[in-house]
Amino acid sequence: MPEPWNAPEKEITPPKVALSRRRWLWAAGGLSLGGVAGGIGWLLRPGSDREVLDPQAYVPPARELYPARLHPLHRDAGRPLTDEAAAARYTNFYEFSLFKSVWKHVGSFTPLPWTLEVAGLVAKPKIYDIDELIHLIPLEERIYRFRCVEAWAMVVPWTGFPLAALLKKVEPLPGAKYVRFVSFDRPEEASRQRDRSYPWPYTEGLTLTEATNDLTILATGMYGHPLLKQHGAPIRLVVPWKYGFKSAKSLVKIELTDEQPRTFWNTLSPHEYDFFANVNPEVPHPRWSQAEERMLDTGERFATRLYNGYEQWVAGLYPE
Ligand SMILES: Nc1nc2c(c(=O)[nH]1)N[C@H]1C(S)=C(S)[C@@H](COP(=O)(O)O)O[C@H]1N2
Ligand SMILES: [Mo]
Repeated sequence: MPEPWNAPEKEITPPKVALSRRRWLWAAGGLSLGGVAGGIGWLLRPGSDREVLDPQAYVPPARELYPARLHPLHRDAGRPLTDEAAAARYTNFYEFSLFKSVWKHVGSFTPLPWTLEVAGLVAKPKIYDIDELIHLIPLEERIYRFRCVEAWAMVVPWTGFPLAALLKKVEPLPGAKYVRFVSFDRPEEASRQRDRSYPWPYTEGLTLTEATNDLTILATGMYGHPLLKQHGAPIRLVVPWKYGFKSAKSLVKIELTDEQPRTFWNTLSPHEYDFFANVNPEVPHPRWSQAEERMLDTGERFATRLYNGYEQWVAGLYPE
Protein backbone atom coordinates (compact mmCIF):
# COMPACT_ATOMS: atom_id res chain seq x y z
CA MET A 1 0.00 0.00 0.00
CA PRO A 2 1.45 3.42 -1.01
CA GLU A 3 2.24 6.03 1.61
CA PRO A 4 -0.27 8.94 1.72
CA TRP A 5 2.26 11.44 0.34
CA ASN A 6 2.64 9.53 -2.98
CA ALA A 7 -0.85 8.03 -3.19
CA PRO A 8 -2.81 8.41 -6.43
CA GLU A 9 -5.38 11.12 -5.83
CA LYS A 10 -8.49 8.97 -6.18
CA GLU A 11 -7.35 6.70 -3.30
CA ILE A 12 -6.93 9.46 -0.76
CA THR A 13 -9.95 11.56 -1.66
CA PRO A 14 -12.87 10.61 0.51
CA PRO A 15 -15.83 9.53 -1.66
CA LYS A 16 -18.03 12.44 -0.52
CA VAL A 17 -15.45 15.07 -1.38
CA ALA A 18 -14.82 13.46 -4.78
CA LEU A 19 -18.50 13.67 -5.52
CA SER A 20 -18.79 17.27 -4.56
CA ARG A 21 -15.68 18.08 -6.58
CA ARG A 22 -17.31 16.46 -9.63
CA ARG A 23 -20.38 18.56 -8.97
CA TRP A 24 -18.21 21.61 -8.69
CA LEU A 25 -16.64 20.81 -12.07
CA TRP A 26 -20.12 20.52 -13.57
CA ALA A 27 -21.06 23.79 -11.99
CA ALA A 28 -17.93 25.43 -13.38
CA GLY A 29 -18.70 24.01 -16.82
CA GLY A 30 -22.22 25.34 -16.49
CA LEU A 31 -20.87 28.72 -15.50
CA SER A 32 -18.55 29.00 -18.48
CA LEU A 33 -21.34 27.80 -20.79
CA GLY A 34 -23.47 30.43 -19.12
CA GLY A 35 -20.68 32.90 -19.79
CA VAL A 36 -20.63 32.07 -23.50
CA ALA A 37 -24.44 32.20 -23.67
CA GLY A 38 -24.32 35.50 -21.80
CA GLY A 39 -21.78 36.85 -24.29
CA ILE A 40 -23.91 35.77 -27.22
CA GLY A 41 -26.97 37.20 -25.51
CA TRP A 42 -25.12 40.48 -25.03
CA LEU A 43 -24.19 40.57 -28.72
CA LEU A 44 -27.73 39.72 -29.80
CA ARG A 45 -29.46 42.14 -27.43
CA PRO A 46 -31.85 44.44 -29.25
CA GLY A 47 -30.78 47.46 -27.18
CA SER A 48 -33.05 50.00 -25.55
CA ASP A 49 -33.73 53.20 -27.46
CA ARG A 50 -31.52 55.06 -24.97
CA GLU A 51 -28.63 52.67 -25.48
CA VAL A 52 -28.89 52.71 -29.28
CA LEU A 53 -29.09 56.50 -29.42
CA ASP A 54 -26.26 57.00 -26.92
CA PRO A 55 -23.55 59.09 -28.59
CA GLN A 56 -21.09 57.09 -26.41
CA ALA A 57 -19.08 59.93 -24.96
CA TYR A 58 -18.36 61.31 -28.41
CA VAL A 59 -18.31 65.10 -28.27
CA PRO A 60 -19.46 66.27 -31.70
CA PRO A 61 -18.50 69.64 -33.15
CA ALA A 62 -20.85 72.66 -33.04
CA ARG A 63 -23.76 71.12 -31.19
CA GLU A 64 -25.20 74.64 -30.86
CA LEU A 65 -25.94 74.79 -34.60
CA TYR A 66 -28.75 72.23 -34.25
CA PRO A 67 -31.57 72.04 -35.08
CA ALA A 68 -31.05 73.95 -38.33
CA ARG A 69 -33.61 75.78 -40.43
CA LEU A 70 -35.88 73.44 -42.38
CA HIS A 71 -35.40 73.80 -46.14
CA PRO A 72 -38.72 75.02 -47.63
CA LEU A 73 -38.59 72.52 -50.53
CA HIS A 74 -37.79 69.50 -48.34
CA ARG A 75 -40.25 69.77 -45.45
CA ASP A 76 -42.20 66.69 -46.36
CA ALA A 77 -41.12 63.43 -48.00
CA GLY A 78 -44.70 62.20 -48.41
CA ARG A 79 -44.32 59.56 -45.69
CA PRO A 80 -43.90 59.77 -41.91
CA LEU A 81 -40.38 60.16 -40.47
CA THR A 82 -38.72 56.86 -39.63
CA ASP A 83 -38.42 56.15 -35.92
CA GLU A 84 -35.00 57.48 -34.92
CA ALA A 85 -34.00 54.53 -32.72
CA ALA A 86 -35.10 52.04 -35.38
CA ALA A 87 -32.84 53.79 -37.90
CA ALA A 88 -29.95 53.90 -35.42
CA ARG A 89 -30.34 50.17 -34.77
CA TYR A 90 -30.40 49.15 -38.43
CA THR A 91 -27.53 50.47 -40.55
CA ASN A 92 -24.86 49.38 -42.98
CA PHE A 93 -21.31 50.36 -42.06
CA TYR A 94 -18.96 47.57 -43.11
CA GLU A 95 -15.96 49.07 -41.35
CA PHE A 96 -17.60 47.98 -38.08
CA SER A 97 -19.86 45.04 -38.84
CA LEU A 98 -21.26 42.92 -41.64
CA PHE A 99 -24.59 43.00 -39.78
CA LYS A 100 -27.07 45.80 -39.16
CA SER A 101 -26.36 46.27 -35.43
CA VAL A 102 -23.40 48.55 -36.14
CA TRP A 103 -24.17 50.61 -33.02
CA LYS A 104 -22.71 47.80 -30.87
CA HIS A 105 -19.32 48.09 -32.55
CA VAL A 106 -18.59 51.82 -32.76
CA GLY A 107 -17.43 52.29 -29.17
CA SER A 108 -13.76 52.77 -30.03
CA PHE A 109 -14.39 54.98 -33.07
CA THR A 110 -13.28 58.58 -32.33
CA PRO A 111 -14.63 60.92 -35.02
CA LEU A 112 -13.07 64.00 -33.38
CA PRO A 113 -10.65 65.63 -34.09
CA TRP A 114 -11.39 65.21 -37.81
CA THR A 115 -10.30 66.76 -41.08
CA LEU A 116 -11.78 66.63 -44.57
CA GLU A 117 -9.43 67.19 -47.47
CA VAL A 118 -10.78 68.54 -50.76
CA ALA A 119 -8.22 67.94 -53.48
CA GLY A 120 -7.50 66.81 -57.03
CA LEU A 121 -8.50 68.91 -60.03
CA VAL A 122 -9.30 72.09 -58.11
CA ALA A 123 -7.66 75.52 -58.10
CA LYS A 124 -7.73 75.82 -54.30
CA PRO A 125 -7.24 72.46 -52.59
CA LYS A 126 -7.72 72.61 -48.84
CA ILE A 127 -7.76 70.50 -45.71
CA TYR A 128 -10.68 71.60 -43.55
CA ASP A 129 -10.89 71.01 -39.86
CA ILE A 130 -14.43 69.72 -39.20
CA ASP A 131 -15.12 72.62 -36.84
CA GLU A 132 -14.18 75.17 -39.50
CA LEU A 133 -16.10 73.29 -42.19
CA ILE A 134 -19.29 73.09 -40.19
CA HIS A 135 -19.28 76.88 -39.74
CA LEU A 136 -18.31 77.59 -43.36
CA ILE A 137 -21.68 77.02 -45.04
CA PRO A 138 -25.01 77.52 -43.24
CA LEU A 139 -26.53 74.24 -42.08
CA GLU A 140 -30.07 73.39 -43.16
CA GLU A 141 -32.43 70.54 -42.44
CA ARG A 142 -33.91 68.49 -45.28
CA ILE A 143 -36.34 65.60 -45.02
CA TYR A 144 -35.39 63.00 -47.63
CA ARG A 145 -36.47 59.50 -48.55
CA PHE A 146 -33.52 57.10 -48.38
CA ARG A 147 -33.38 53.77 -50.22
CA CYS A 148 -30.82 51.00 -49.68
CA VAL A 149 -30.04 48.64 -52.58
CA GLU A 150 -31.17 45.82 -50.23
CA ALA A 151 -34.75 47.17 -50.59
CA TRP A 152 -35.19 48.70 -47.14
CA ALA A 153 -36.05 52.37 -46.90
CA MET A 154 -36.40 55.21 -44.41
CA VAL A 155 -37.39 58.87 -44.20
CA VAL A 156 -34.85 61.00 -42.40
CA PRO A 157 -34.39 64.65 -41.46
CA TRP A 158 -30.74 65.30 -42.37
CA THR A 159 -28.78 68.36 -41.31
CA GLY A 160 -26.08 69.51 -43.70
CA PHE A 161 -25.28 71.68 -46.68
CA PRO A 162 -25.14 71.23 -50.46
CA LEU A 163 -21.90 69.64 -51.66
CA ALA A 164 -21.99 72.16 -54.53
CA ALA A 165 -21.41 75.00 -52.05
CA LEU A 166 -18.20 73.37 -50.80
CA LEU A 167 -16.96 72.47 -54.30
CA LYS A 168 -17.48 76.09 -55.38
CA LYS A 169 -15.05 77.21 -52.67
CA VAL A 170 -12.23 75.03 -53.98
CA GLU A 171 -12.88 76.01 -57.62
CA PRO A 172 -13.06 72.89 -59.81
CA LEU A 173 -10.75 73.00 -62.85
CA PRO A 174 -12.18 72.53 -66.37
CA GLY A 175 -10.80 68.96 -66.58
CA ALA A 176 -12.73 67.75 -63.51
CA LYS A 177 -15.39 65.19 -64.52
CA TYR A 178 -15.88 62.99 -61.45
CA VAL A 179 -15.85 63.30 -57.70
CA ARG A 180 -14.34 60.59 -55.53
CA PHE A 181 -15.37 60.19 -51.87
CA VAL A 182 -13.03 58.51 -49.40
CA SER A 183 -13.99 57.24 -45.94
CA PHE A 184 -11.51 56.79 -43.07
CA ASP A 185 -9.09 53.89 -42.73
CA ARG A 186 -8.49 53.11 -39.05
CA PRO A 187 -8.26 49.37 -38.45
CA GLU A 188 -7.37 50.05 -34.81
CA GLU A 189 -10.82 51.65 -34.30
CA ALA A 190 -12.93 49.75 -36.84
CA SER A 191 -12.52 46.02 -36.31
CA ARG A 192 -13.69 44.88 -39.76
CA GLN A 193 -10.98 46.98 -41.39
CA ARG A 194 -8.43 44.53 -39.97
CA ASP A 195 -9.54 42.22 -42.76
CA ARG A 196 -7.31 43.65 -45.48
CA SER A 197 -8.83 41.45 -48.20
CA TYR A 198 -11.47 44.21 -48.56
CA PRO A 199 -10.49 47.26 -50.64
CA TRP A 200 -10.35 49.71 -47.68
CA PRO A 201 -10.90 52.55 -47.33
CA TYR A 202 -14.55 52.64 -48.46
CA THR A 203 -14.76 54.82 -51.56
CA GLU A 204 -17.58 56.01 -53.78
CA GLY A 205 -17.97 58.29 -56.77
CA LEU A 206 -20.34 60.53 -58.69
CA THR A 207 -20.06 62.53 -61.88
CA LEU A 208 -19.37 66.21 -61.20
CA THR A 209 -22.89 67.05 -62.46
CA GLU A 210 -24.45 64.57 -60.00
CA ALA A 211 -22.23 65.86 -57.20
CA THR A 212 -23.27 69.47 -57.80
CA ASN A 213 -26.99 68.70 -58.13
CA ASP A 214 -28.86 70.61 -55.43
CA LEU A 215 -30.12 67.36 -53.83
CA THR A 216 -26.58 66.13 -53.07
CA ILE A 217 -25.63 67.12 -49.55
CA LEU A 218 -22.89 66.58 -47.01
CA ALA A 219 -24.70 65.71 -43.78
CA THR A 220 -23.33 66.44 -40.33
CA GLY A 221 -26.54 65.70 -38.45
CA MET A 222 -29.76 63.72 -38.33
CA TYR A 223 -33.01 64.24 -36.39
CA GLY A 224 -31.96 67.71 -35.30
CA HIS A 225 -28.61 66.83 -33.70
CA PRO A 226 -25.10 65.78 -34.76
CA LEU A 227 -24.73 62.39 -36.49
CA LEU A 228 -24.37 59.30 -34.34
CA LYS A 229 -21.20 57.34 -35.03
CA GLN A 230 -23.10 54.50 -36.71
CA HIS A 231 -24.60 56.94 -39.23
CA GLY A 232 -21.18 58.25 -40.35
CA ALA A 233 -20.07 60.93 -37.90
CA PRO A 234 -18.82 63.56 -38.26
CA ILE A 235 -19.63 64.09 -41.95
CA ARG A 236 -21.08 61.89 -44.71
CA LEU A 237 -22.58 62.11 -48.16
CA VAL A 238 -26.33 61.83 -48.88
CA VAL A 239 -27.52 61.23 -52.47
CA PRO A 240 -31.27 60.58 -52.14
CA TRP A 241 -32.05 59.46 -55.72
CA LYS A 242 -29.37 56.76 -55.67
CA TYR A 243 -29.04 53.58 -53.61
CA GLY A 244 -27.60 54.04 -50.13
CA PHE A 245 -24.17 52.61 -50.93
CA LYS A 246 -23.33 55.87 -52.77
CA SER A 247 -23.83 57.85 -49.55
CA ALA A 248 -20.35 57.23 -48.12
CA LYS A 249 -19.91 57.79 -44.39
CA SER A 250 -17.25 59.43 -42.21
CA LEU A 251 -15.47 61.12 -45.12
CA VAL A 252 -11.83 62.16 -44.89
CA LYS A 253 -11.30 63.14 -48.51
CA ILE A 254 -13.17 64.43 -51.57
CA GLU A 255 -11.16 64.35 -54.76
CA LEU A 256 -12.02 65.75 -58.19
CA THR A 257 -10.76 63.60 -61.04
CA ASP A 258 -10.88 63.31 -64.83
CA GLU A 259 -11.40 59.52 -64.69
CA GLN A 260 -14.23 57.42 -63.31
CA PRO A 261 -13.05 56.47 -59.81
CA ARG A 262 -12.99 52.90 -58.54
CA THR A 263 -15.41 52.26 -55.71
CA PHE A 264 -15.54 49.81 -52.80
CA TRP A 265 -18.65 47.87 -53.88
CA ASN A 266 -17.96 48.10 -57.57
CA THR A 267 -14.51 46.60 -56.95
CA LEU A 268 -15.96 43.74 -54.88
CA SER A 269 -18.97 42.99 -57.08
CA PRO A 270 -19.17 45.04 -60.31
CA HIS A 271 -22.37 43.42 -61.62
CA GLU A 272 -24.32 44.16 -58.45
CA TYR A 273 -23.21 47.72 -57.69
CA ASP A 274 -23.07 49.65 -60.92
CA PHE A 275 -21.23 52.97 -60.71
CA PHE A 276 -24.06 54.81 -62.50
CA ALA A 277 -27.03 53.01 -60.90
CA ASN A 278 -30.05 55.07 -59.85
CA VAL A 279 -33.02 53.90 -57.80
CA ASN A 280 -35.15 52.22 -60.46
CA PRO A 281 -37.97 49.69 -59.93
CA GLU A 282 -37.38 48.24 -63.39
CA VAL A 283 -33.73 47.32 -62.96
CA PRO A 284 -33.60 44.33 -60.59
CA HIS A 285 -30.55 43.58 -58.49
CA PRO A 286 -29.09 40.31 -59.87
CA ARG A 287 -30.30 38.54 -56.71
CA TRP A 288 -33.66 40.27 -56.00
CA SER A 289 -36.36 42.52 -57.41
CA GLN A 290 -36.24 46.28 -56.84
CA ALA A 291 -39.96 46.75 -57.53
CA GLU A 292 -40.86 47.27 -53.85
CA GLU A 293 -39.27 48.68 -50.74
CA ARG A 294 -39.87 48.02 -47.04
CA MET A 295 -39.79 50.77 -44.41
CA LEU A 296 -37.21 49.65 -41.83
CA ASP A 297 -39.32 50.58 -38.79
CA THR A 298 -42.94 49.75 -39.67
CA GLY A 299 -42.31 47.07 -42.30
CA GLU A 300 -44.77 48.88 -44.54
CA ARG A 301 -44.19 48.26 -48.26
CA PHE A 302 -44.31 50.78 -51.07
CA ALA A 303 -43.73 50.56 -54.79
CA THR A 304 -40.22 51.76 -55.61
CA ARG A 305 -40.20 55.03 -57.55
CA LEU A 306 -37.83 55.94 -60.36
CA TYR A 307 -35.03 58.11 -58.94
CA ASN A 308 -36.61 57.40 -55.53
CA GLY A 309 -39.31 59.95 -56.44
CA TYR A 310 -36.83 62.76 -57.15
CA GLU A 311 -37.41 62.77 -60.90
CA GLN A 312 -38.19 66.48 -61.13
CA TRP A 313 -34.77 67.26 -59.64
CA VAL A 314 -32.57 64.83 -61.52
CA ALA A 315 -34.26 63.61 -64.71
CA GLY A 316 -32.32 66.28 -66.63
CA LEU A 317 -29.09 64.53 -65.64
CA TYR A 318 -30.12 61.38 -67.50
CA PRO A 319 -31.47 62.24 -70.95
CA GLU A 320 -32.92 59.18 -72.68
N1 LIG B 1 -17.95 54.19 -45.19
C1 LIG B 1 -19.10 53.54 -45.45
N2 LIG B 1 -20.14 54.24 -45.92
C2 LIG B 1 -21.31 53.62 -46.19
C3 LIG B 1 -21.44 52.22 -46.02
C4 LIG B 1 -20.33 51.51 -45.49
O1 LIG B 1 -20.37 50.28 -45.29
N3 LIG B 1 -19.18 52.21 -45.22
N4 LIG B 1 -22.64 51.59 -46.32
C5 LIG B 1 -23.54 52.31 -47.25
C6 LIG B 1 -24.86 51.70 -47.34
S1 LIG B 1 -24.99 50.25 -48.19
C7 LIG B 1 -25.97 52.31 -46.80
S2 LIG B 1 -27.52 51.69 -47.05
C8 LIG B 1 -25.84 53.55 -46.00
C9 LIG B 1 -26.54 53.40 -44.64
O2 LIG B 1 -26.54 54.63 -43.99
P1 LIG B 1 -27.45 54.96 -42.73
O3 LIG B 1 -26.60 54.92 -41.51
O4 LIG B 1 -27.94 56.34 -43.00
O5 LIG B 1 -28.53 53.94 -42.67
O6 LIG B 1 -24.48 53.92 -45.78
C10 LIG B 1 -23.65 53.78 -46.91
N5 LIG B 1 -22.36 54.36 -46.63
MO1 LIG C 1 -27.21 50.04 -48.67
